[in-house]
Amino acid sequence: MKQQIKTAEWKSADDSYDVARVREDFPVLGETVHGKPLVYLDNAATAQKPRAVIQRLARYYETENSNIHRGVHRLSEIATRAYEDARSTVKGFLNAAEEREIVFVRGTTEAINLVARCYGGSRLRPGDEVVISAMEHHSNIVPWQLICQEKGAVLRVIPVDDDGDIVMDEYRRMLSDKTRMVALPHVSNALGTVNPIKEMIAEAHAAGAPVLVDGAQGAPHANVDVGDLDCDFYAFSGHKLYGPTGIGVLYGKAALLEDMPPYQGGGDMILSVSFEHTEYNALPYKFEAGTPHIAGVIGLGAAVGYLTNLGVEAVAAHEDRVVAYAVERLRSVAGVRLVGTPERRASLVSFVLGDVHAHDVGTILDQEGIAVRTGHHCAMPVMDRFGVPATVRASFACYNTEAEVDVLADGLEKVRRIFARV
Ligand code: 7TS
Repeated sequence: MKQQIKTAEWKSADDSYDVARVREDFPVLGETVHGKPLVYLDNAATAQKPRAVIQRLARYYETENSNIHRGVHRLSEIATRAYEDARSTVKGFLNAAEEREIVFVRGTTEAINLVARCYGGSRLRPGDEVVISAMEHHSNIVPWQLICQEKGAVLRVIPVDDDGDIVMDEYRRMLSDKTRMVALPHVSNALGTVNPIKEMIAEAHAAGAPVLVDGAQGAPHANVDVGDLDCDFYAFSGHKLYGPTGIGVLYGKAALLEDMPPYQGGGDMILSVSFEHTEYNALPYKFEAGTPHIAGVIGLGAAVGYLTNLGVEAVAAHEDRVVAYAVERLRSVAGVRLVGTPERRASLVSFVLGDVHAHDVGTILDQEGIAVRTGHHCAMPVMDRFGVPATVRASFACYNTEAEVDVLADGLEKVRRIFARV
């Protein structure tokens, strides 16, 4: 029996959501591609940016640009305040206990590398185990592989069933007093599975292991409450959440971050330096060496503000409706086989069309103005698990509509006509 997934944080039947108005906030949605209106369904790769974010970036560069935390002059004060305000916004967004638990990094990938290197690197001993799942993005595999190889630790992989759900009994069996870390995706970028992370975190804690949640596909689509989840680390990228590229967040419990050595050395992460000894700065600055992506952080703050104003739950409910419609509509296209039919799905659907290569499908859809992702989605092991080299993935955001799903379905019919064999 599969576990009942608690999805309360994903649910909200808000029919007042005005997607037409939301679309007006995103200038790029007015573009045409090959003479057709852009249908942007590659949001899991990166989301489009609302005017509020674009204008905030422009305002920063036009009127506030300065380095932070070091100048006594006016612009530096303004930039520092804007940077730290964004930290406070993110703290509220994640419901973290303290601002020092919010570390700005380049993105999810860097956040996971930081934890693997600084937490794993200082704690792992030969024979210790790190548990991940079979549905990971490469960003939540390779950093652990690297540190396990270095420390003689063992990487254990929880299997995924034919629907694309984690096999919970196997997970429970895998946890032991050797488990030093569990690292899991909130939402799979290749299958759309929403994992029962709250329950999985509680089980890991019962076994004495901390949990890192890869929230790259979670934070843009769910109400994330790190206090309620009780996760030890939560990582996400700004660019998938309507913010700039090159900026992301690592949330970590203060006690764990305090105990970890720094990730990189340089300016801003120190209190004092001599050739004999360096004293590190307090959290979160200990992990923010060098001039950070100031504009990125401020832009991310604006993106989080934008999403919060729309209402994370209202957006999630809207996306749930669109993705449910997509599943139903795609099933009606002859030759479509969904890859991943999880108990709880968020924001995306992966599929193959007969024996037409995913890249061919993507190329023909592009001619119709439709942007989808094709390939292995940086999740090669999960492609192997489902016996496919690649899938076509349509992924949705706050501005996508059922009408766009219809355009996608019509595009797929065109692919079928061109490749008459499917
Ligand atoms: N984890 C998951 C679950 C992801 O989906 C991604 C990016 C990452 C980590 C890495 O995020 P980054 O911002 O550091 O690159 N996923 C995708 C994708 O599905 N298509 O392009 C990027």
